[in-house]
Amino acid sequence: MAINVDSAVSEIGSYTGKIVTIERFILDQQRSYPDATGTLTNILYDIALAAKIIASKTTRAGLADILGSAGKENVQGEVVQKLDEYADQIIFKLNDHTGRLAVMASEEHEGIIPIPAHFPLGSYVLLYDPLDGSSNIDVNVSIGTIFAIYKRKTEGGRGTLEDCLQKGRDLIAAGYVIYGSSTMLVYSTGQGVHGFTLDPTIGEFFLSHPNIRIPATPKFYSVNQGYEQFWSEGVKRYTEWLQGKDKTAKPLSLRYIGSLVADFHRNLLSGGVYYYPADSKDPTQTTGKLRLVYECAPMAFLAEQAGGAATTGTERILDMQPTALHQRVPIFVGNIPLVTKAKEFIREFD
Ligand code: P6P
Repeated sequence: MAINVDSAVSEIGSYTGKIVTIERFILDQQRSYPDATGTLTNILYDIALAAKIIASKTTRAGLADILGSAGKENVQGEVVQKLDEYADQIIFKLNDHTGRLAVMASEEHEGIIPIPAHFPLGSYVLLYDPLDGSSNIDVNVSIGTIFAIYKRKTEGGRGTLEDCLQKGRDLIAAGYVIYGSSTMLVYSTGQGVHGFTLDPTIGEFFLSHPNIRIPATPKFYSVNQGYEQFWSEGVKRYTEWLQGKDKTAKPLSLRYIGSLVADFHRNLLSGGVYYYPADSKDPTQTTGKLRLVYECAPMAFLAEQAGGAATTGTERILDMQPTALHQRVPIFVGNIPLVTKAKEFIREFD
């Protein structure tokens, strides 16, 4: 279905200065798809509800008994924080019975999450990282939920792993919630990127950032420089270029908080590049730390929708065919010129 972007953008532009709830905005966007059934709209509503519920806990994590680790380890070998489990369960419980999904998968679970046998099936697939950056919970650093929505590929029956391992370019929608100084939900259905800020006094998300575009002049580069010794020559030289060492470009400031959603959101609004490159610090894990399905593909979708780009250093993230749910890939995501430069340095020096 061809979308008249001009009319969609002009319609979005007409929102400026008005009080627009996320429900109204999503419904208005649905009108761009005459044959839409409202199912995707309702999935997005449920994600917004999950965000409100999780936000109510993250803003009080320091007070409730939910603080601290649950003592278990997830498939990544990371200590599971109680808030992780809570967020994971909230998203699952809000979506398992609706008849809108064929299958789910969560970064906190090793395999796919089937829709319970006594619930109806739908035609969408929901993949989510319930609380990314959760190691930051106890030190009050912003954390986030990341989600990705596809149409099922298989015909009928319960959704399968194949439905969850789709290329990012086939995403129907993707987004994140950032639990920070304010709670924001940022998403795209392929008609640009739009941000909504939660008013906790009334529990409503309001359109605060219509049609987000990455600023043409970048400000930041975001990487864990502590691992520099483990990077390839190309990544080391790329980082020096970002620092302006070769005098051909203005130096960028380093901003890295160790929470993907917080780092990505800042660069989305200010301009810059986030990268988690392949490194040799762990010989058993040499393709970087971030997961293709739960982190890199949704963030790449948003970046491209906001006028940016995302690569592994050699391949467009959205073109990658996932081979496993927890597959990790390197990622460079942000302003197109900065992402392009990363590919050039890696091509020349690696
Ligand atoms: P490091 C959090 O665990 C995460 O997946 C991302 O949110 C974050 O950007 C990255 O890992 C931080 O990893 O190795 O720099 O601590």
